Amino acid sequence: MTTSKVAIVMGSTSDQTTMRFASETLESLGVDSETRVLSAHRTPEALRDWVDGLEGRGVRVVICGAGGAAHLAGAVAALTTLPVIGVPLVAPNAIAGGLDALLSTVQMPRGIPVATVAVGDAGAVNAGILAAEILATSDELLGGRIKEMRRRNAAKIVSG
Ligand code: RP5
Repeated sequence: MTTSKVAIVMGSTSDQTTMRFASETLESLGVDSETRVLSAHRTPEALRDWVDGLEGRGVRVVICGAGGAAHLAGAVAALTTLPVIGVPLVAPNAIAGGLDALLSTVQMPRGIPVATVAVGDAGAVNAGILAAEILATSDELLGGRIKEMRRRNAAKIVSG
C-alpha cells in the first residue's frame, strides 16, 4: 500500500507519454506519486473503488488526465472532496487540438470544482507544480524547493 501524497490517474495507457510529465515534475520536487490507468467510461466501478481508498492512505491531491470526452477529472471530483486537478489531453481523434477535452474538463457544474490546467504536456507539468504548491501550504521545505525551481527556470530565460 502506497503513502504517496499525490495520486495520478489517466484514462488510457495512450495518455502515459504526456502524463509522465506530471510525475516527473513531482519527483523533481521530491514528491512521491502513485499512478493508475482507470477510465470514467470504461472502468467506472474500479475508478470508484480507487477513489474511495485515496484519503485513507494519505493522498492529499489527485491529478487526472484524459482526452476526448474527458470526464475523468469530473467523475473523480464527484466522488471525493480532495482537490482535483484536471489535465485535458490530445486524444488520437481530438477536435481542435484538444479543445474537446479542455471543455469537458473545465466546464464543471457549480459545487464540484476541477482545477483545470493547460492542454497537453505544459498542463501535465503545471499539474505537478500545482499539486506540489497545494502540499507546500503545510510543508515549508517543499515550498522552498518550488521557489528554487522558479529561480532556476527564470535564470534559464534570462541567460537565453
Ligand atoms: C480517453 O480517450 C483517454 O483518456 C484517451 O486520451 C482517449 C483515447 O484512449 P484510447 O482509445 O487510446 O485508449 O478516454
